[in-house]
Amino acid sequence: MWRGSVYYRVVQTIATDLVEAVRRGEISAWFQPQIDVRDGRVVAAEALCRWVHPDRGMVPPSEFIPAAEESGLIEEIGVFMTRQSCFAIERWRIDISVNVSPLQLETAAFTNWLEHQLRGVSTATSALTIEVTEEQPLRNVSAVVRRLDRLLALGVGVAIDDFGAGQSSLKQLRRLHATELKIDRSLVADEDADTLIAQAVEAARASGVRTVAEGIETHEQLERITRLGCDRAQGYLLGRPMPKEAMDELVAA
Ligand code: G
Ligand code: MN
Repeated sequence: MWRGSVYYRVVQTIATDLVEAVRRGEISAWFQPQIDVRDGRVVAAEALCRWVHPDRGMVPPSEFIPAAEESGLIEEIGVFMTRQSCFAIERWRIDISVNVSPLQLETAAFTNWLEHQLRGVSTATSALTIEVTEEQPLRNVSAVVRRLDRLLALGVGVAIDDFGAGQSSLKQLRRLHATELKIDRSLVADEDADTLIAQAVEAARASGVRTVAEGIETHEQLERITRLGCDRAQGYLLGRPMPKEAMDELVAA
């Protein structure tokens, strides 16, 4: 990137703020519940990174995650979010999914760290799932697959995020040995996508892969994805992303 560009300066400013934010504890993990469509019970949650800035309020992840990726802080955030996810599993005894940047899979550092963390803690490694999105094609797929395989061997799940949007595909599902497919909210909102969703669910099911429909905002959508065979649902209808205290209440209810 050209260092004189306005974009570069903006990224640098956010990155500098972000270092402080991490230090001051302004970064936190929020959780969005997922239900089992068969009985409506909260069986899982997605951990989502939130930055509440003292002056600017909530800074959207779309603004700070790219800056974190460019500045290298994504490693620290990834570790923080994964730790919070492990605490959450212990706290609520539900499955937790955490978003991992493809950049964190391009080198061995993150997977080595996680593997080390999970060795010996026999408790519920199978409750943790790593969500992978492919905004840009992965550069070294075979290395990424090898790293994910080591986590899979420990019982950790791998989810393909945002299926139906961008690069995510059923090919990628097989390639990354995924255990979960997340159907993007753009497909959920598209009334003409029934066939595509049904095909994806069938392909997933054939390889023992769980399906989660995202962005469920209405009862009609919930009913439809249930009819199409999805296993779990996530979206504003079931609950917005919330701080852990709110999640405590939801899980206790
Ligand atoms: O790509 P990924 O699934 O990780 O994105 C999750 C994001 O989607 C979160 O930032 C969350 O706030 C947002 N989100 C979650 N549920 C809904 C929903 O029902 N509708 C819309 N529009 N956004 C949602
Ligand atoms: Mn996600």
